[in-house]
Amino acid sequence: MYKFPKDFLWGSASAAYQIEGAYNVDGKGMSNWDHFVRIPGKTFKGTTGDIAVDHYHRYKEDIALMAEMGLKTYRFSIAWTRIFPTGNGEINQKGIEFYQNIIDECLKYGIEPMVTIFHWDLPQALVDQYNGFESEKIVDDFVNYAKTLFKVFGKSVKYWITLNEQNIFTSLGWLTAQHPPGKFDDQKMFYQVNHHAFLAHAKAVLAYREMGFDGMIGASFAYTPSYALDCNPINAMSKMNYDDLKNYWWLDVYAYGEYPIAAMKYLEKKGVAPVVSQEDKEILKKAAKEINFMGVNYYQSCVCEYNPLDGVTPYGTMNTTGKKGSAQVTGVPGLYKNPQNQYLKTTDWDWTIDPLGLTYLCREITSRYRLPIIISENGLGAFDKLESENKIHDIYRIEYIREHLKALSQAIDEGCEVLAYCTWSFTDLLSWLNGYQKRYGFVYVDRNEETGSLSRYKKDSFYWYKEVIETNGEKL
Ligand code: BGP
Repeated sequence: MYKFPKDFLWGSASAAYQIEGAYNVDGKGMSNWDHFVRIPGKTFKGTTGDIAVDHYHRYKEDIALMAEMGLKTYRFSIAWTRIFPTGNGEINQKGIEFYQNIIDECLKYGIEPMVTIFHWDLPQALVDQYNGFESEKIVDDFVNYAKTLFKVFGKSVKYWITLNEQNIFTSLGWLTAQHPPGKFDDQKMFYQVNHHAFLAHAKAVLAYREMGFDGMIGASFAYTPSYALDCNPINAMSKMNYDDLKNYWWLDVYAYGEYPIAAMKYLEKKGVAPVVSQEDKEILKKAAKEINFMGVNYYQSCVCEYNPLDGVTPYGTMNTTGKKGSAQVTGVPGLYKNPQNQYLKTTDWDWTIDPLGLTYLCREITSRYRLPIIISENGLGAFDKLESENKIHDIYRIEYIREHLKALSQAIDEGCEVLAYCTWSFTDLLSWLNGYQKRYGFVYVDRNEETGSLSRYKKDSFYWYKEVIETNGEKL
């Protein structure tokens, strides 16, 4: 009944800081996250990724579980600080070895490695030297790092994601102060930082081609598609404003190499537009022609309603506690606000559950950009319970993923080219702002503080996804 392409990449995703642990082992340098989590009050109950789920030492066990499940692709990120402990300079061979082992282990089982070059853990040395992405100097260091990865792993890795969720790490870093560098409402810098990140992405893409590789390369964007509250034209306009500022600002640059016109005008009037040179424009345009897919991380959709000039501000409180109903409405005065969608249920962290939103965004990408799509993340964060005999009955997760896969198959049926679907995540891992209580995995990790066992247990969803893969999605 449900159809997926013959060579569809059924996958799962992770990120170095959230899974590896071993934060100071084998020559690894300190990252901005290693630093940030040590500032009191920054993370949920002071949780760190120092140990995380110790994937660094247990990767063989984890990848064997992936193979048992039949995973076709494993998306993971490389910790820049393992390769270049201080961001540039001499290569740390131990870091290369670790990722070579992961790649080899995947290939041994026929699992396609999909590598994210940057999933938020920036060498702290580059922050100390020039404030990381705030300086254009980041571009050369990022490209040097990316080229090193292409050179060493380029023959065995065919799928590359330059940046993970540029829109999120910059928003939480410079607007809401929840991620490093923990700055609040620095809009001018926010847009400049993004421009540097776009250039880093673009130059890495161009370098990949110049080095003669013909693999697949693109960026992953946290896409929150939007619906107008109703047919009141002022609400329809608020949706357009939202999309320009919150979605197309990134998607258009990746796909066309151009910023959305109305949003740029708006930012110029506010005096916070980025400085973009003619040369930059050419680089962005050239790189846009070279990307092979749009990577999408999809968790929720939103509603747009007109927001008066004296209306709600952008920085409401995010629910990081798992107590339903603690998130606040956010918006940009004069443009839009995002009230709750009364038709949709939410997770314990107030994220709307909207499978059809996945069909919607695939259709939108297909018609606006005509690009193949990789769903690089999608999943449900929940409080899981370890029952007797080490069972975890996560029917809610099965239900969530099943509905999203049905929606994805609808998008495919309607003509969208979807190459891969990666759940977030394979094993449980660290949630940046929610510690270890918010679980996403198919594999439960027992972080029992007393036993410290970190044992792995398969959840019900593990067996279910295994069957989905076996039947290529026919049996959802
Ligand atoms: C995405 C990130 C992931 C992961 C996921 C779940 O934004 O790319 O790294 O954390 O969201 O988010 P959370 O842990 O906040 O629930």
